Amino acid sequence: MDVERSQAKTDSLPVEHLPHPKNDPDSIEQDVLSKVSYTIGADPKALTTKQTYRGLAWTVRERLIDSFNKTQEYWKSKDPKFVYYLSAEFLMGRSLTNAVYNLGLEGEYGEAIRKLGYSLEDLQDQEQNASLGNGGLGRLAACFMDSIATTDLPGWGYGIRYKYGMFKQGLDKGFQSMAPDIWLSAGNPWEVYRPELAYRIGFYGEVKDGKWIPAESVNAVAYDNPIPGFGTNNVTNLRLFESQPVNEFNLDFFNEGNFDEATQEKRRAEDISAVLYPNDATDYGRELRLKQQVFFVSAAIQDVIARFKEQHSDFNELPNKAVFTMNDTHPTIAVAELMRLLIDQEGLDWDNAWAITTKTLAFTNHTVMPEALEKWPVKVMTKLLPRHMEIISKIDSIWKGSLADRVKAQIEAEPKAEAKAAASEESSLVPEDTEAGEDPVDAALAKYGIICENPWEKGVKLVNMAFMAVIGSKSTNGVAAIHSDIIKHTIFKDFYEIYPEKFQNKTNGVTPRRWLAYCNPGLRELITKTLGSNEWIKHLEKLSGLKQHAEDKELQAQWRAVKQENKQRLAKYIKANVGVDVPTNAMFDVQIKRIHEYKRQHLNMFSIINRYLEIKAASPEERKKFVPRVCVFGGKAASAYYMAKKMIRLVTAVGEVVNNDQEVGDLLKVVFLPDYNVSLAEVIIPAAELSHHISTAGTEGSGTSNMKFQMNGCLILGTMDGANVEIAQEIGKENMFVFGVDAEDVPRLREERKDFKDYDPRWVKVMDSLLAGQFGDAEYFQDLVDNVNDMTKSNDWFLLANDFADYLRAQKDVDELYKDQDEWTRRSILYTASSGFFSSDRCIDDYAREIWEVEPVAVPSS
Ligand code: T68
Repeated sequence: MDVERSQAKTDSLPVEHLPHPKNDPDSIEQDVLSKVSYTIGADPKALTTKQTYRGLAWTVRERLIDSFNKTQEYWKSKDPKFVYYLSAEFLMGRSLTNAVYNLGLEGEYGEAIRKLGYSLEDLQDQEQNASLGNGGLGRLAACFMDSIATTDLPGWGYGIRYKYGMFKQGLDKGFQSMAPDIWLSAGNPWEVYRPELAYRIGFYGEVKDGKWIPAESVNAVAYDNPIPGFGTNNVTNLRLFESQPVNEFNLDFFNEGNFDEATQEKRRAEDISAVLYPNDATDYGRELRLKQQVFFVSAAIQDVIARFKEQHSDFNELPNKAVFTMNDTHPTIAVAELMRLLIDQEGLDWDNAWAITTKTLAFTNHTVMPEALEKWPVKVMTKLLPRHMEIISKIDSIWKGSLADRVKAQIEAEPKAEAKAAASEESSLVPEDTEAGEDPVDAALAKYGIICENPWEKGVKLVNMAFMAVIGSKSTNGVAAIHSDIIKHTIFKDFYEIYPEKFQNKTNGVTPRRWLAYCNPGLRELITKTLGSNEWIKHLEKLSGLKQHAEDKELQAQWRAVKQENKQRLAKYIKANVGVDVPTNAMFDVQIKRIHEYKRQHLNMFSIINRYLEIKAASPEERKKFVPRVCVFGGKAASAYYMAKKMIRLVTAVGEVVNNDQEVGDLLKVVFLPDYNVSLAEVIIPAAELSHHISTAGTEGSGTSNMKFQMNGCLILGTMDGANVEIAQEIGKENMFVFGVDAEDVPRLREERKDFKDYDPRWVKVMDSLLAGQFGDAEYFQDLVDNVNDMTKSNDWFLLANDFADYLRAQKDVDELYKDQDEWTRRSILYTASSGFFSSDRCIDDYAREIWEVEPVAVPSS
């Protein structure tokens, strides 16, 4: 193509004076009608709700892009250091309400929409959720984007534009059913397609004379998602990549009649950005996951380097202009990819490239659960990414060399110490489980090498991605104080001893815009009225001003009225979606999160069964003393997670019995709401009065829904785990319902193997009721029961039996307190008032100052 001629001649055009969208209600209304006609192609005189939503969304998009362009241009002129948030997941939910409010146009839009005969609420329900994530980790990334924009940080997110997000969950006779999430079917007004921005990503092939020649390549093509900040002109960017074939269609194959082969390359390429977490039960699925990771990480780094090179020529400047933060292990191939690009493409030597890499990357760990600490077989890595594997091997051998030297030096410093004895030393680099007679150096290398042996498959070597991330980055942080402490002494022990300065804590936070101001308008207005200003939305610590009003009876009454309204909204939703009538004078008791044994939804269920059995055994007079409860569950079970699916069925099976038991009536209802997602959480959380965060101590990284519930004045029943510990500090432990063992006792209790005869009699009754078929198919629940009882099989790894009695004690405390509504409401106000620390604005500010070293650059008002 003739580049000269293809370039538009804009020099003489008044580009500076392009008409910006006008924001008065009349102009917005006109604009909606124009979009409906010319973008949607609909008849403005006969509009459906969906068409109105789409037209409206396009008008918001235009306003977003207007500020987006100004922000990016301004940043370019200032050339500040940027943070790049690399994440395989961004669980954004819906955009409409968030965008309208963050742009500060709720009044104008509200009026324009009213003129069209709708409310914002009607229209927002038309939007599909962007569910490009599993749970907490993906939602955290979304909250961070909101706070990065709000606090004016130059920062972009990078990820994958999955064609199908997290599966849609349904219930089929009480069992989880799954369907694809076709979220893009009605188009997506919240993104800007950039076909001109495509990066080549290679796979397979061989390395010849130090150069990698991939055998397969795809294009990573960009889609920008503008992210508006609140109370600022800044609109930042979430750039998601789609995988497209280099050659769309093979005409030769087609003409020979090989129709499948004609499009084979296209299909293989499109597989990469097709689904979030392809099932990794097959080799192809496993390889696809690794492909996804290198796909978006490579595209992101190439994109950043391309922009860097527009303004700089010395790569030693890169760490002053960019920091990539790796959200868990999924993007950690970045260590090898940045090295590869610096060495192979930019011609730097190893030491120089390593110095730059380790100053430019940062790593966040979200969990100690082994299944999330990814390890890729060396065989798979060598086949798919031969050049990366060479680089990883070299990083590994340098690391192992220095670890061996240090272990030897430590042993020499204590000549008498044998491996075992050395292991008992606090500061020993020798693993505690070193066998007597085993060489301590070998033991340390086997445990902390990046390349290590698969303990379950002799001779199979694995790459430990988390270890590579710690070594290859400038900092490693956990997501709550207790979690950051645990990782230093467990999974990353030797790394911590060698690089103590790399380890930090950054307690999570959530955005108060989506999770309080927008999802709970009643409470927003009440808080603003009580505090005399809405500054708290951007400075959440100002909520502490509510503390002095916590005992004000007038405020308490209004506070309860808001909760009641939210409960009614949820009750309506429950009736419409699962057909159960729930009493709104009952306590709304909620557990919503991914379904997992460590999160112990089954512990909650066992306590519900116990409550049911107690109600049944009580006389009509005694029954009056029970506090009525509506127990609400929501969450998805991973498609291959057998036990989690059983846990869902446990909820629905108990619900079927309890909800239809006349004797129980309104004293207890149990509902499982299918397809838990961001917008459902926005309905449930404001209505909740009690929420469960009951993971076995030491297993939950942080938890973030606990913070959302706290903000909305919902009391917490929880263990001393994750961020619960810090929430308890903020509100006062005596104001939270705390139970269960402490993290430090967990290993000992797992060893001790409690004897069945020591179990609480109420536990035994609950197990018996399940095995007697009181809640349907006894056989079906047999292994769920075995799993928490049978010592020979699982040892009740998550200590449900152990914590059960104390849990019931805490539940009793809950009931007692609920009878005193004034005291309950006082605490509820106190929870909200003490939630300032858990704003993601605070969290992002901590990251910016202590890890990223990025400073705010606010776009001035023009
Ligand atoms: C969560 N992790 C932690 N992982 O469990 C939670 N996806 O405690 C924490 O609050 C949150 O991260 C934010 O820090 C996840 O959500 C995943 O979803 C995951 C794990 C493995 C693979 C894919």
